[in-house]
Amino acid sequence: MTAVVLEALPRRGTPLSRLADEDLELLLLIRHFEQTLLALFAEGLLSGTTHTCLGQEYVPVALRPLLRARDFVFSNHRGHGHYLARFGDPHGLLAEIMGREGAVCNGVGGSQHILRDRHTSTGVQGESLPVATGVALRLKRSEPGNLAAVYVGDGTWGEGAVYEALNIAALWELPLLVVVEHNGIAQSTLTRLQMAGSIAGRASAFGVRHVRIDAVDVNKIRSRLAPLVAALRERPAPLVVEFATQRLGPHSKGDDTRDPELLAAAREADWQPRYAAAFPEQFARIDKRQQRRVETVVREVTDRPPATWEDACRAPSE
Ligand SMILES: Cc1ncc(C[n+]2csc(CCOP(=O)(O)OP(=O)(O)O)c2C)c(N)n1
Ligand SMILES: [Mg+2]
Repeated sequence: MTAVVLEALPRRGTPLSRLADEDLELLLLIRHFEQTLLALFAEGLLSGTTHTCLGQEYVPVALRPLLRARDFVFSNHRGHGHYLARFGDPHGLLAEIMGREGAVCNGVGGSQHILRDRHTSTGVQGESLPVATGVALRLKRSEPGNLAAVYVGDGTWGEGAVYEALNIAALWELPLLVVVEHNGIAQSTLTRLQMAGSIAGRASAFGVRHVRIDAVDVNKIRSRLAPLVAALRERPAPLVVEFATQRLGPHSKGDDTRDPELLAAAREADWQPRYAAAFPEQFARIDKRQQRRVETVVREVTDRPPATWEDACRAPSE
C-alpha cells in the first residue's frame, strides 16, 4: 500500500535550489493566504466552501513565467494558487470569497468560480477540458502561439469528457496544455482504489505526449518544461504534464479521513520545511513579510462593505 501511495508523492531527498525572491514571495503568499482561509472558516467568518492547494503551491508558481497573458487558463475547485500565481491579487480573491467590495466577480463566484480576463475556474470536475479544447481550436486558427492550459486533478480522469477532449485535441493538433495535479486522492477516495492503469497510459492511448514531474524545485521544473511549452506554441499538439504532488490539507475544510501515516508522508514531501532548512535567512525574511501581508489583506477586506451585484462578472477582454 505504501509503495502505491508514495507513487503519487514528489521525490524527496534531492537538494532544492535557491529560488528568486519573487518566486518564494509567491509560494509563501499562497501558503499564508490559504492557511488563513482555513482559520477564518474555523472562526465562522467565511461561508460556502473552499479547497486549498497547500503543498501544491509550487505547481502554478513554476508555470507562472511559462504562461502568457494572452493564454487562456482553466482552473478548478482548488484554484486559489492558480489565480494568485497569475494575478498576484490577494485582495480581489479574498474579497470574492468574503463577498466584499473589490471582489473579482462581485462576490458572485466565490472560491471556485472565478472569471478574470483569460482566466476562469469551475467547481465542476472535467467541465473545463472540452471547453479548453474548443478555445485551443480558436487560438490555433486566429492567434497562433497562444495556448489553452487546464488544471485538473487525478480524480478528474474519471470523467468521460476528459477523453473526448483529448481525442479531439490530438486529432486536430491543438495547443492544449493539460496540467495534472496528481495528489493521489479525490475527496476521500485514494486514487489507487479507483484508477486502473495510469495517466501516462491514458494519454498515450490518444497519442498525446505525457511528461511526469516528481520534483518540487521550481527552478528545475521550469527548465524542464520551458522547451516543451515553447514547442507546443510553435507546433501545436496537446501535452499532458503530470505533477506527482501532495495535498497537505483537508479536501475542503476539516474533511480529512486519511491515515496518519499518509498525512505524515505528505508532510515529509512538502517543499516548505525543506526549503526553510536549506535557505533559512531568505525563508524567514520572506515568510514573515508574506504572513504580515496576508494579515493586512484580511484586515482591509474584512472592513469593506459587501460586494454589490450591479456589475456582472467581468467578461474576458478580447
Ligand atoms: C462532476 C463533479 N462530480 C463530483 C464533484 C465533487 N467533487 C469536488 S472535488 C472532487 C474530487 C476531485 O479530485 P481530483 O480531481 O483528484 O482533485 P483534487 O481535489 O485532489 O485536487 C469531487 C468528487 C464535482 N465537483 N464535480
Ligand atoms: Mg486529487
